[in-house]
Amino acid sequence: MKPRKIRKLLVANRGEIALRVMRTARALGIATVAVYSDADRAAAHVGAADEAIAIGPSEPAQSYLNIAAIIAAARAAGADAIHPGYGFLSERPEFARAAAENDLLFVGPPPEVMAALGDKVAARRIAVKAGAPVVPGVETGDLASARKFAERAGFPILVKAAAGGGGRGMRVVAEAGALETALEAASREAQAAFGDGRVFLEKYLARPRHIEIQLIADRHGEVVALGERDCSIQRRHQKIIEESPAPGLSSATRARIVAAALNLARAAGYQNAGTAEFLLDGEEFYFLEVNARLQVEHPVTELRFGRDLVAEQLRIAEGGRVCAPDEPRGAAIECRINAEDPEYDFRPATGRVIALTLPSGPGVRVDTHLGPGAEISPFYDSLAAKLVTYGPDREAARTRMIAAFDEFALLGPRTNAAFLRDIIASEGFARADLSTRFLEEHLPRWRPDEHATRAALIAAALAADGRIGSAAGGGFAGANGAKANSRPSPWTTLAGFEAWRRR
Ligand code: MV4
Repeated sequence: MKPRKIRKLLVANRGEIALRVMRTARALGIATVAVYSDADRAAAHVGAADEAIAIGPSEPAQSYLNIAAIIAAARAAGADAIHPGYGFLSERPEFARAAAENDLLFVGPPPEVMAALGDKVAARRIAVKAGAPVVPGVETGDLASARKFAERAGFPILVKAAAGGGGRGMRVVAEAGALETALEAASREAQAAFGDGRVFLEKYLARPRHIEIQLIADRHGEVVALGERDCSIQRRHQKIIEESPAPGLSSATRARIVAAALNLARAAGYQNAGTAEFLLDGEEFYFLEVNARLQVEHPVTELRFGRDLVAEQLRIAEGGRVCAPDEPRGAAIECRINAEDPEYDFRPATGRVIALTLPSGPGVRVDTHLGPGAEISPFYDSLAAKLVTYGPDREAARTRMIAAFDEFALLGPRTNAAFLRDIIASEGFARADLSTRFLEEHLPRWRPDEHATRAALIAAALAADGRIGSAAGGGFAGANGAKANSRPSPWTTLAGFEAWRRR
């Protein structure tokens, strides 16, 4: 694809990332085109764009995953480029290929690079060739090789899906007798989830940290790294808190990880924004995978480096050159506020947002697509808002985050805000005792406290009353409702509600 100026950009996504991309495009004087499904007819990203095109029914397969419909919309609008956001089609080589075949710039890596990195086994091979350390493992999943590997490496070992991600198709095997069943189960799950049942094996690291390097590469072979992020605090393989810098990471180890990421990106011919993920075990690190897209947690990097990664993605797509980073400053933390009900094992919560109070002030950034009256639908992921705080050091960012949660309030679908606040305020987080086992070690039996539950009942009652919108599974989702010594916000007392209603 010959580079050219982007005058009109179609954003093939929805929710907060669609708004995020449109904000930067508008600031660059680029016209924007939104695409939307039936469920998103009144969504914020539709109103924020210069043009909006319906692409199909609410089910993702018929709308945001519908390559033909999105390409047709881009052509009809006369767009020069497509930004895929994250999730949906952002890592589908056939989508990047369809864009190129229709003379549209794809804001991401070339399709062949995306394909090579999308297969975990192929990516491991690229990493090994580039000299990046990988966890001791074996690329096949047949029982004989597995037995031989386990004898050599010792238990526990981990079975992983080659086409996998997000922990699906992963099985930890603690002893030889469980090997055959684990291999079959992992392959079956991988086949069902990804249409590809291939698995591979690795030595299992019992308590690693998840460290990732932000990369940005242009179309002239230049690659730069914009520091690292620690994303170890995950719930069922979904990141919920990310931060930069990675606390306690020595400069020497940081330099080694960055060098491995840069070599990997160059060896793969990477272009545009991408992230190389690693496991960190003490001072040893091991390549995990490359995410060939802009990630949800990119704001913590933007705040420390003072850069707009979406703007850089667009300039790279136009043929622009990357520039070396200045020294990063300060510390940033992101919390993913999801519409999930903590009373019911964090199942997705849906319904209308009755009221929303968002924090702001020095060092506080909120990326969200929600506002009063917005509908959280069951068709898409549960991300409601990203709460990001920045400060001169980690403790400043952490205390700002706690204060921000005390300002945050969402009346309507329940969220995990109180859970996130308690993580950030926990002693384990304060002393950065981070690993992928954080939640089981520090908040093993977390439950929402009575404030949050009472407010949820009041919200549900008000919603049921019908005068303020429906909030199925309605609830109070601010964090201050969960504080033991909270100054009750207007949302946690009936008097507060009544006063609010009479306003
Ligand atoms: C691992 C691991 C321990 N040992 N590999 C890979 C996919 C990612 N979502 C989870 N992955 C892991 N791979 C070996 N050899 C532990 C995990 C893991 C994990 C990694 C990073 C962050 C959170 C995690 C939660 C559970 C497991």
